Parts: sequence; structure tokens; C-alpha cells
Amino acid sequence: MLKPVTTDIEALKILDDRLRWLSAWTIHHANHIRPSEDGLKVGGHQASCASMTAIMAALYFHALGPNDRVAVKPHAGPVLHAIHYLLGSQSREALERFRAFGGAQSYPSRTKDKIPVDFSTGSVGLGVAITLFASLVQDYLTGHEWLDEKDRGRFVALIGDAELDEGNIYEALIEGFKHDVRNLWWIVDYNRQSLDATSADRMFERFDEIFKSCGWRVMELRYGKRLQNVLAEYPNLKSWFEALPNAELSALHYQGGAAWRTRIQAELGKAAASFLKEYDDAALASLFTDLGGHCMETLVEAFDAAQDDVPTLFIAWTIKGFGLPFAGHKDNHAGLMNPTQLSALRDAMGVSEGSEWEPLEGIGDNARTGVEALLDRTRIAREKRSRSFGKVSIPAFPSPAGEEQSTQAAFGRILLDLSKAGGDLADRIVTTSPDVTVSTNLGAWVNQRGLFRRSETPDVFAKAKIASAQKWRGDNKGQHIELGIAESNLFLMLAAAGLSGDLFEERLFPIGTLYDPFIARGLDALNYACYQDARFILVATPSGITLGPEGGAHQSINPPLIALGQPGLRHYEPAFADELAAMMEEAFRLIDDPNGESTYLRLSTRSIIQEERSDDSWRAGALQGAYWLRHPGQTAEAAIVAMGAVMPEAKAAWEELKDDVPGLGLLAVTSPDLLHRNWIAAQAARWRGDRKPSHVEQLLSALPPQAGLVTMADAAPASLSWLGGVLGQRVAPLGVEKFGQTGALADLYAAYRLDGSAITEAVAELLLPA
Ligand SMILES: Cc1ncc(C[n+]2csc(CCOP(=O)(O)OP(=O)(O)O)c2C)c(N)n1
Ligand SMILES: [Mg+2]
Repeated sequence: MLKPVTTDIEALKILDDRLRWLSAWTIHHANHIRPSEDGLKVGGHQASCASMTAIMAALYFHALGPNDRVAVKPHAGPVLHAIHYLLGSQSREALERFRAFGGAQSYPSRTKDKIPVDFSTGSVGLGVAITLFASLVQDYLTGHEWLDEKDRGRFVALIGDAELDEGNIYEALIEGFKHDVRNLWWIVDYNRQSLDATSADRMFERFDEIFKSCGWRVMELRYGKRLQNVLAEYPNLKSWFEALPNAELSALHYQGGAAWRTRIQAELGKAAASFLKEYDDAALASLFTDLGGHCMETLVEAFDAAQDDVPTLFIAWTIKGFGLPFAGHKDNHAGLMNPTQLSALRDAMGVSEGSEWEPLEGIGDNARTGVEALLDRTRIAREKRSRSFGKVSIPAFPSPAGEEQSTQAAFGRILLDLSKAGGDLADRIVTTSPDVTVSTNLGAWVNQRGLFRRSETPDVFAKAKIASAQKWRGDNKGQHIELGIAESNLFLMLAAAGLSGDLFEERLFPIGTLYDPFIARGLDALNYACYQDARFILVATPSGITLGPEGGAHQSINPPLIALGQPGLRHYEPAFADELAAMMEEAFRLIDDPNGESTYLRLSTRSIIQEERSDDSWRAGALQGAYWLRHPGQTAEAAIVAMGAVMPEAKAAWEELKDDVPGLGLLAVTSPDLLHRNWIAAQAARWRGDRKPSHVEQLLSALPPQAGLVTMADAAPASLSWLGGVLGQRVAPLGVEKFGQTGALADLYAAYRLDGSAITEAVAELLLPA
């Protein structure tokens, strides 16, 4: 990490003001000046921006080096845009189109904003936690000798104080402590206001304790220099000030100097007489707003003092809406200045009417040289980082041998074979799991490749020669990152590792495993990973009621529907091991393809007889979402459409019914998600003149239009029932609609209508005249 440059405090203060002005103006322009096309409120957060312009000026124009990466509090997005505008890396047009189609995004977006955004933010808490996992990924890359010391950086999160209520922050904190995470700065904009109101006083000093107990250094920046000096002179005033509850303090900030005077007179009386004599009302108001997070000297000093790699929490006291007419008002979260208030701010900032967008408008010649020099010296990246795709060759994946296998066992075998064969891909895979490494069949891979630990950790059981199938040693070359049971952390780890190519220009191939039902536990973090276009493979196993005796709390029902609605994530659900091998190969390829995506593999512990293949004509269809396992006759009246672990029931029913239902087909679905989206894409393409039918349309047109489909999956029936809408064929959907329970497979399949007789009944239902 580079030493901070010596900086002109005066120039930083000017930039602080400039950021407050530009962020307020950008929001004002979007709401009051740009013509509204639809009458919808545009919105924006002038108060949340004003709260941290000094913090961000000190950070970006002084403290940050070129390798540092930042997650910005979502509603301070306009400040980040203003920073890049001053640096020349954001266009005026994008600011004029703030929150408009194609313009600067409301909350910083890695993928949609034109400026370099290290981490998207929006769902509060997640942006904070991902910086911790990104720091771990940096350590991982260094351990594996893919990242030089000189290219390492610090990971910074700019946090709202109410954001600290998000539980995922503490899940990450605990995991980070276990892994001895370093190089983090989390900076709290401690304005003591949330969206609804002022924050609870009872949490005061509790956050410090929580962080300290996890090995963090906590630096509280309560006072600016001026206020600190004055309060040192008047100890009784200081005690009074420090005892003010959050709500009272905010109200006084809003009310201003006269209110401070009345209150101090009433509560301190004579003891404060000499102090009050020194200050008129305006001076009083200004003095009490001199909190640490608004004082440039304090901020610069604090950042300069934290140059080692100890994770540091800065609690910077601020006022929400600092310098704006609604400063401190509890309702100011989405407050917008009216045109009169905006004009007053413009005049106070020395900006003349008509020159609002001029970056350094109104800054006198003397000061301007210093400001320009500081902007020139600023070390942050002005361009988006290159995304590093297509550098790793993906070998062909042979299917693991065995007449009878489960997809979960096959997954372990495929990884083990890949590990033994070695090569670039195998070396760049990083696996991770929230305490279900062994039970999701990653054990053999971990035995081969070891655990990742920043420092060497022996396998105590192995050393003591205690027999175990699992070798559990770790060092900084290990390739498995073991996590505690916190699924949100799993997805944030996958997000960070899946952005490795973007953040560090070194591609990793992350694979995370968990039990299928617990996807829901980390759903927002999964969505967050996809939103940023992180690339990874999610292996969810076991799944469905096929889990049998484990019972309803572990039997998943709706993840295929989640996947159906989740952009950036491709769902594959194989029945056979050879399908899984093809899917894994495809999933690795998609990670390293600029137009690729992440993959969700829904697997099962059920061991089933494998399909004997005469050729590999099934393969292309399996990768597109479905193929005819038993091709239908031209006049077929029905087809069975099945997915995943229930394929043996579908095959058996087909054998039994094929003579009574001539030409009966059996369609193996491997991805309802792909079938669905390609069907919709083909419809959109038709309007552009491309008349090619989608994969699912081609498959289903092998059947007559009046044919019926019996769909079945160990999942919510809606995963497949929509297939009737493709060509208008009738559907009898089978699947799981109620919570599962314990039981042997035959009992469960009978009870939940996934067995042969349910299929027969469903086919009969379709064939009977209405
Ligand atoms: C997960 C999530 N829940 C709710 C919101 C809506 N929201 C946005 S900002 C905010 C309040 C944030 O207060 P604070 O973190 O103190 O930030 P400030 O604006 O005061 O700086 C809320 C509830 C959100 N963005 N994300
Ligand atoms: Mg706040």
C-alpha cells in the first residue's frame, strides 16, 4: 500500500463543498429541471449525500491508492458520480440523466454505470460485507502467487449508521475474524438517523465493543478540531453535549443557533454564561456542527494514522443533511430542496446561475491552482478495470463411470478426476461451503487440494494418526475456503471470488455447495452476486422430497422457481451423471465468457440406473434445457415430461404405458429456466424478423397440437406446468405442493403423486374425452 500524499487541507475543504453542491444539484436537476415524462417522482437523497461529502473528499482525494476498492453507501451514489465528474471520468450528460434511462444510476452499479464502480450497492449491508470477502480473495490470490504485493489494496466500505443493523454485517464479521482478514476500512457515516427517524441511543458504544471483540481497531471521530478545543475549555458544556440523546441533538441541529442558546441557558444557566457571550447565534450553530466527519483535518489525520493492515472501523460523527436547510430533521431522508432553497445554496457556494455544472465554478484563482493540483494527484482508477475473460482453457469433462450413480456422488467424482488430471482450470477452482463440505461430496476434492488458510494449520487428527476419510490441513495454497453455517456468507464469498477477474484481473472458478432448501437463506446475497455479474457455480444438494428420511425441514420445493425468476443464474437439473459432466463443462465455460453467467446445479443423493447411450446426440439438447429420451411417434397423444431425480419413475411409466398409448414420448428436461427464457427470446426475435423457433417449441412440435403433457419434477409443479403455454398443449402437472416429511422414497412418491400410478392417472386424465 502506498503512503498517503501530503495534502492541502484547504483544497480538500473546497472539494468537500463542491461535492455537496454537485450531488445536491444533480438530484435537484433530475427532480425539478429535467422534464418529467411520466409524472413519477424521480427521487434521490440530498441529505444522505451531504452527510458524507467530507468523508468522501478526504478518502478519494487523499487516502485512496490506485489498488483500493470501495463499496459506497447506496444513497451516496451521486457523490461518487460528482467525484468522477471532477476528475473528468464522468460526463455531464450522464449526470443530467441521473436516474433516467441510460444515465447515471441511482445507486452505484458495476455493470450499468460508465464510471469505475468496484462494488454495486443498493440492498444495505451487502456492500459492506462483500468488501471483507474481497479482501479474503486478495489474500487467496497472493497466497497462490497470482497477485504481487505491489498490486494489493485496501477494501473500504462507506456505511450508513442504520445500515449497521443488517445481520449480514455481523455474519461476515465473525467469518472474517476466523480467517484473520486484513486491509479493511469500514467508515460509518454516523449521522444517527435512519430512513424513518433518529437511531436508538442504546446502541451508542455497543458497535465499538462488537467490532473490538472481533479484533478490529475502532477510531471514533466525534469532534472536529474547533469543537473539540472549545469543549476542552468548558468541561460542563462537554458533559451536557455528550449526554444529549440522538433525537435532541438532531432537533437542535435543525433548529439552529437560537435554539442552542435557549437550551444551554435553561440547562446550564450561569455555568455557561461566559461561553454563550463569546458566540452569536450563527457562530453557535456553526460550532456545534463541527463534528469529526465534517472536519477535514480530523479525517485526514485519522486516515493517515491507520496505514497498517489492521481492519479498522471509523465512526465518523456527522449531521444528516449537513449544510442543507433540512440538516438534522428526522424526516430528511428523501427530502428534496425546493428551488428557492437550492438557489440559496448555489449562492452560498459561489456558483452563478447558469453555471451550475461548471466543475470548479466560483473557486477563486488562488485556490483553484491547489484544487486542480490535488485533482491531478488523485490516485484512484479513472477507467473501468478490464474484466479478464477467456484466458483459461476448459478441458472436456468425461462422464464418471458407473451403472448406478447419484448426481451428488458424480459431482464429487468429476471434481476429483479434474483435480487428479491437474491443469490450469483445476488450479483456478476455489471451492467453498458453509459447513456442508463433507455432506455435499466436496471431501475428496478438499483431501486433494487442501484448505485455504492465511497461515499454516495442521490436521491434528491426521497427525495423531486417528483414522478419518477427511484430510483437513490448511495453508495459503489450499483451494477450499471453509465457512461457518451462514448461507449469506456463502453467496458473498461466491460474489467476491466470482468478481476476481474484474477486481484483480485474475479469473477464479468458484464453486459453492449447500443444501438446496437453504438457498432461500441467502437469497438476497445470491441476487446481489448475480446483479454484479459475478461468475460462479452453485451446487445445491440434496434437493426435494427425494431426500426421504431427512424430512420436511431439509426437503426443498421451490428453488427451481427461484431460478426461473433469477437473472444471471442458469439452472440445470440433471438426472444422469453424463448430463452433469456436460453441464459442469458448460458452467466453467460460462464463467470465463464475457456473455456468460453463473450456474445453479440442483443435485440429488438418489442413486439411479444410468441411461445407456448409443451416441451423444442428447448432449446439445441437454445443454439447451431438454431432449427426447424416448422420441414420440408422429401421432402420439401424450408425452411424459420429467426432470431430475424422478426420471426412473418416468422411464418405468413410459415402459408400462407405451403399448396402450402409441407413440408416447418421454422428454427429459434439464433446465426449465433455459427453455423458458429462450422461448421468450424467440418471441421477441420474431418481431425483429428472425422466425427461428426456440428449442422448446421445436421439441414440442414433434407432438400433435392436441397431445397432452404429463409434467413431473421433485419440485413445485409450476416449474414445468407452463410448458402447456408454448404450443397450447394440455398439461397434467405433477410435483410437490405441500411441505415434505420423513419416509421411504416409495411412500413419499406415492403420497406426493410422483410415482407410476400418478403418472398413469395423469395420462388417462389427458386421454379421456372431456
Ligand atoms: C436491505 C434494505 N432495506 C431497506 C432499504 C431502504 N433504505 C435505504 S437507505 C435506508 C436508511 C439508511 O439509513 P443510514 O444507513 O443511516 O443511512 P443515511 O442515509 O442516514 O446515511 C433504508 C431503510 C435498503 N436500501 N436496503
Ligand atoms: Mg444514518
